[in-house]
Amino acid sequence: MLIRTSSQHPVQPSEITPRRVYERRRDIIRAAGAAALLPVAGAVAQPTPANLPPQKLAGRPSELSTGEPRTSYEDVTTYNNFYEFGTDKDDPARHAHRLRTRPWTVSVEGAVARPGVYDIEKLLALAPIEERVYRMRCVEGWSMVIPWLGYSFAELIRRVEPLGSAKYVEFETLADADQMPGLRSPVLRWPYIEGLRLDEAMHPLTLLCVGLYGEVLPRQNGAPVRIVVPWKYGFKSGKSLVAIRFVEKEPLTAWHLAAPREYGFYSNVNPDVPHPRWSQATERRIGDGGFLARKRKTLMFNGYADQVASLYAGMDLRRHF
Ligand SMILES: Nc1nc2c(c(=O)[nH]1)N[C@H]1C(S)=C(S)[C@@H](COP(=O)(O)O)O[C@H]1N2
Ligand SMILES: [Mo]
Repeated sequence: MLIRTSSQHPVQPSEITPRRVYERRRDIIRAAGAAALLPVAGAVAQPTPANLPPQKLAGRPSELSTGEPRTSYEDVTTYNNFYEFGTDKDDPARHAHRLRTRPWTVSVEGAVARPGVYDIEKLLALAPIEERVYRMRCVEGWSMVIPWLGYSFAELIRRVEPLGSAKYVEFETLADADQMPGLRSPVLRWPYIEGLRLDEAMHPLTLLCVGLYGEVLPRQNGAPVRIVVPWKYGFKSGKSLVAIRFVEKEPLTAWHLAAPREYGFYSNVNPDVPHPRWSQATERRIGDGGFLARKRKTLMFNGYADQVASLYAGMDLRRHF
């Protein structure tokens, strides 16, 4: 599971975009930033190619960032979990070039006053982009420090006005067998579904993420838009979002369906509650020097306890794992 193979992934011919098209696209993004921020009905065909070169994306520094050393760009973009592209760590970097990230829409549905289909350009312009350097902890026992770009998911929630019946948010991510070779495997039930309680989703740390390391989100990291929840195991942070649903009942998540005794709904990082098959007390920080490096102690709520522990006051976290 943790064996690291070196991956070479030269730029695909399909990723090389004529400068003319690329520049026109930048103009479109600028125009979208100035336009009224209303949802559009249906997918809008953009005069853009399916695949774009890496595009710069700036984010203002955030007080919610950790000052810990960042995991290298190389590790962040080549050691990934994105089972839609395969289950090996280097599969996403090798296969995600097949993902078409434009046009792209995210459908906001369910118990909200303002449901709608949001074009990705509108989502990008919805709120100022911040750089959030977060510790991330995978349930497999490794961790990274990643400079994400995005804004608090609460910015979107406020604009769509959840109704009183909205208690949870369900995230659905893309499942398209033409683009995602991993869907041939029944390792999970597709589409990948994740969820948060509404107050967790509203927490300022919960990020609607559109980039990392000063550029738009690489495909293997969940382009063009994903969620990032730093106090929970990595699998809560669904990639390549296509729908956000405000619902009354706790969503049935993909990992819970696959192994109900191993993956609960909450999935808060908790060194005191072992996974049924392994301890969660320590972690290996990717980049720390391979398997010989000393492991680090995993922190409650991945080190975000000061900010999030109150969300779980009075709950038995062994039962609500
Ligand atoms: N759609 C989708 N989202 C996903 C996954 C996945 O397989 N499919 N894997 C999850 C897991 S287990 C982890 S650890 C993180 C990894 O994110 P990263 O590769 O950007 O570090 O993505 C999460 N989001
Ligand atoms: Mo993970």
